[in-house]
Amino acid sequence: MDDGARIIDSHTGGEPTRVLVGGGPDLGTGSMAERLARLRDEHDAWRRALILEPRGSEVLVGAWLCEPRRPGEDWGVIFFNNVGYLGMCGHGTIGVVATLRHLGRVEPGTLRLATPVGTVRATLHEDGAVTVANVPSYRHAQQVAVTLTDGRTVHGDIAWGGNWFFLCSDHGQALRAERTQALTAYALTLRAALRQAGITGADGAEIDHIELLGPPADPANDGRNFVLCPGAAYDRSPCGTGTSAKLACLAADGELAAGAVWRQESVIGSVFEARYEPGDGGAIQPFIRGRAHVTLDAQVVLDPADPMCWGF
Ligand code: PYC
Repeated sequence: MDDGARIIDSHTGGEPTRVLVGGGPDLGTGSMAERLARLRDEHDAWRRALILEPRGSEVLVGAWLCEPRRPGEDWGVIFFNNVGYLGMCGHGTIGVVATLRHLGRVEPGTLRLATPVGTVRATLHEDGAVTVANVPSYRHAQQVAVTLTDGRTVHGDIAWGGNWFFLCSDHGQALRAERTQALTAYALTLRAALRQAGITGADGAEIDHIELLGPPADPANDGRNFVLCPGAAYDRSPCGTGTSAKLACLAADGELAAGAVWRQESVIGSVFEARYEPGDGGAIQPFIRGRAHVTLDAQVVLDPADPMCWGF
């Protein structure tokens, strides 16, 4: 049976987003946090069916498009991946807007998207680029030391950009596309060391994203990153929430003025253009500009005779 579920895939700087634009179980009319809880607790099989093999892969980020709840909101969206749910997703938001454009449901202009961690604004430009005004972002802790299993100690800032990040510069790794396996292994070790040491974000929140920072390959850009996502996949894009976390650290260190552009390069060389405005309570308001391209428009088939229908 196809169950009426339709997915549209896109990529943002190489990082894929799979948007469920119709079908799937009813998540109710509660807050985005309540809808996420319902998806997680009662319908998690849908996350697995849409993202895991054989229909998907660990690289995909899913986006569940919901009807808006409050006046002034255009859509709700819940992001998820191969291991669970994301607070926000910058590349995914750009993918959602490109998907809505593909469907003819948006015109150039600004949309308000409700997420479980707050409402974001996304502006679709005439040329198809999208600027995301992300959730307020901030640095939680500066240059925290963590000792790895080989005895080396590295340091990193802990920052919120819609997800929790550990941003590390003294890793000694070359951030090159042909080294993604080695970088993934290194970042997994670093994340395990944080867990082992009980190092968290605010209120004990797990730091599930590791961002390794380095110089850009292209001198037109300002920095390069490698971002380990909550499973073991790395972000092919410069990571919208990770770039927001980076902006928060640059602002806290006085290294980037409000309004100045920061060009963040990913490990594969794709770029987001970023800037911030001062926010409330020491937070910043990040703006991330990028572009997504639609790659697939398909109907989901859930075959009851298929033993792997719900993913593995
Ligand atoms: O762009 O924010 C992002 C993101 C998070 C995880 C993968 N991409």
